Amino acid sequence: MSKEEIQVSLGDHLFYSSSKYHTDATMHDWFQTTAYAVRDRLVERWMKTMQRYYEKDARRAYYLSLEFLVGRTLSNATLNLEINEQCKSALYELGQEFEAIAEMEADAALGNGGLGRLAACFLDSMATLDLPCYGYGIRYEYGMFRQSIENGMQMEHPDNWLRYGNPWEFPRPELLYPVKFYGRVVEYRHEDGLLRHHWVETDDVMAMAYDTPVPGYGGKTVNNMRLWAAKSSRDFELRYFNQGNYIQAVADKNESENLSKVLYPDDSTEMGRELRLKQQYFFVSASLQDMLYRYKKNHTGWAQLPDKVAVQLNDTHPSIAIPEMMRLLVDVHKLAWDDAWGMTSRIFSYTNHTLMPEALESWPVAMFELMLPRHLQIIYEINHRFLQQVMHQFPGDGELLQRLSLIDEGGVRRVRMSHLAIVGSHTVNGVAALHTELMKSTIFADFEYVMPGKIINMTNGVTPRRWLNQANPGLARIITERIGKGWLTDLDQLQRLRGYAEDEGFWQQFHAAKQANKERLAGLIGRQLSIEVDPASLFDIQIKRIHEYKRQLLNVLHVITLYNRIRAGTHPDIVSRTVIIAGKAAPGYAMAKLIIRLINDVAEIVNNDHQIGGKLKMVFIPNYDVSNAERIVPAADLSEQISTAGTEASGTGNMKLALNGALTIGTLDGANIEIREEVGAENFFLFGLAAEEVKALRPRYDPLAFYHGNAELKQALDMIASGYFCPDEPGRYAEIADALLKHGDGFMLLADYASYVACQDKVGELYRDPQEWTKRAILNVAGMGKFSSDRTVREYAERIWHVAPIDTQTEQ
Ligand code: DL6
Repeated sequence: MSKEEIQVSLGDHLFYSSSKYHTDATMHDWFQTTAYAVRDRLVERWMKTMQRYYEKDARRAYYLSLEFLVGRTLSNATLNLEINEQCKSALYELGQEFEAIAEMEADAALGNGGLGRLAACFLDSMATLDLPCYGYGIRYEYGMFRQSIENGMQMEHPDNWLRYGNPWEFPRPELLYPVKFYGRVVEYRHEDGLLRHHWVETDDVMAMAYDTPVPGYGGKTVNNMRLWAAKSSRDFELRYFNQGNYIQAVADKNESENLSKVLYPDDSTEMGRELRLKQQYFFVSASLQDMLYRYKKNHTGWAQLPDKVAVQLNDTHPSIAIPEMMRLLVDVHKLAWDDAWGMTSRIFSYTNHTLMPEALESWPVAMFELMLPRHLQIIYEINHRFLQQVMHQFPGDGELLQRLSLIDEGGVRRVRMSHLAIVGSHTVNGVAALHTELMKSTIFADFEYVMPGKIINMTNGVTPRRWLNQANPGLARIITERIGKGWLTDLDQLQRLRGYAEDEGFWQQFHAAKQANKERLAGLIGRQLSIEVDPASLFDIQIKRIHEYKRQLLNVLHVITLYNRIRAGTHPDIVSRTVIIAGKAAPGYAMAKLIIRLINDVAEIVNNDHQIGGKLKMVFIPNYDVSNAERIVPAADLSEQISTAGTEASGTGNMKLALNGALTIGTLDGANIEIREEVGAENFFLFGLAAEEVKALRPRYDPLAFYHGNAELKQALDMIASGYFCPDEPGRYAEIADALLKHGDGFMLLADYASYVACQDKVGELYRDPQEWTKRAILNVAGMGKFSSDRTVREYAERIWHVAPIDTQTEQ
């Protein structure tokens, strides 16, 4: 694809798609035009890919996810198609700058954080590996809220990402499936002699497909992400129209379309809301109907279904798919229960992303009974058969049965979605080695006991295309100059950088690339927040959702400690630091919001204290999203991965930061452990209690002993408690101090404080030696091969989905 061809395409689209002349085109018109020109390059390969899957009757894997945190697409697509340079010069000659145009694109923020971004990385890897895989989800009209900070506090604003339209999506108004809700179940004797069920008198919503092409690197395979939007059903409207009640018809239409209106902005507590369950069932039902329709197009009978279809459940959010598949096979397609169950349990697999009990989904039986009455019957039947089987295998253990049951009978009866997902899946996986081991020994220990071997590990990964090639072109270029561009699709090749860790020339280049990224971020901080930060200082970065278990407060305690040391003059040679924190708090999570406010209050005092002389700065960057991550990650010197051991399932920010040459300060938690193994213990700043030590200490954890035993800690906590950082309202943070001290902190922050501060001192010392620091940063990058999502997806494909790559473009 030459520059000239792109220019022709740009001209055509500006005129025919945007109906603008060069002279009156806005930046947004240029974005739209460029996106259309690039999209054209995708469409042919996309259609060919889909056609080839059909011709080959490929076994397909379907990734069902309530979240896809895609971010922007333009730069990613041009880089994956390898037409980035041509696009840049084509636009340049037309008087436009590619980077500025790319900034016009809204982030597709259809996810909360780690889980949704993982799904987006997987889509990139599936296409790059030529795997016949599809993403299925919801086309939320409003994605993750936009965060602003006012008077130090988080404010949430709606994310109207579709306001200017979305050039990457193809609406498919012809592709509609009805999704039923409510109603009642009627039993009848079918002609096959069996008792069967009709689900009748339902309220129906239509699911309409929107397709987005997902190009793999090299652009050979272009897969499909299909997102569903809710549309009111015609019947529903007509009922009112016939009664002459036009206004009510329109109001009801709006109500059913509300279903796909907004993403739930919480990733750490179970959201027992009716609309949430509706969203889950809505996208699951449409996706399964679509899969069965696709299967039926070139198969007669159902026998081959489990040979052709694999479905991955991204967390329990889509686990209603298991009873829905049973309903479709048994009630609609009239299979016998045993045949349908045999197929269903060969089709599904489930990924768990959290050990936190409050995040494990369960739904009140009463809500199910009303909204999905047939599914509740099916769940009861699955449960009955499952418990019978366990009873035979492990007779006489009533408590085991209670613990394993799909129904939680303690208090208000609830359906345990994780149990449903495990029982209906052939494989269950955790997302890092420690997480998987803890799943087996804690929350799912009973399942490990009755179904040993079902739970396996698939350590997460991130796509190197977006997180190195696109986000950090400076570093990507110098890597490619040394080892070629094979690393883009085979990240293990980064190992070859080990040979350059001592190479003065490479060292200089690596250091310069990092500095350039830091200067860029410093510029941004200056322009957006009017805070001057020194690009020569240590950029110490913690970017992730704000949550007590992630322990942003530990970071704040360290900042206050440094502040006190500088003011007291006890540590004259302290290294200059810029501590950067970014992340959103769930709107209903009061403590997380208070932590954001504390960060901003501390920053205000520290940044404006002349005694500090610029040695320490603290910055909260608002609205952490994929695009902000792409700016922040390449500029990090230090990556903060400081969760209480045993609480962070994996983390993927830890991978992105290390891949971009940050050294990690971290606990033995989630994938930190594996990162440390890969990059070498000597290139990783380890502190804190290990998971077993946390467990052992928990019953006798005495925060006051730590508080009284450490003068610096006491001083920092006293300052928080006494209102030092908020003289206008001294009691503002009493609750934080209380949580850490009086009530016993579940995340045992004070137990790790001393070790964290001591480790940070070592960080500071090493940073004073730029050559040694850079050498270790290079060794971090060199060790990151394992954490490519290509490796992760290949493992899923081989061990769970059993799907093979398809040659999608060679003429046959
Ligand atoms: O697996 C992706 C990601 C992990 O890296 C994080 O450690 C984990 O917290 C996150 N989990 C979620 C919410 N889980 N639920 N439910 O985002 O998954």
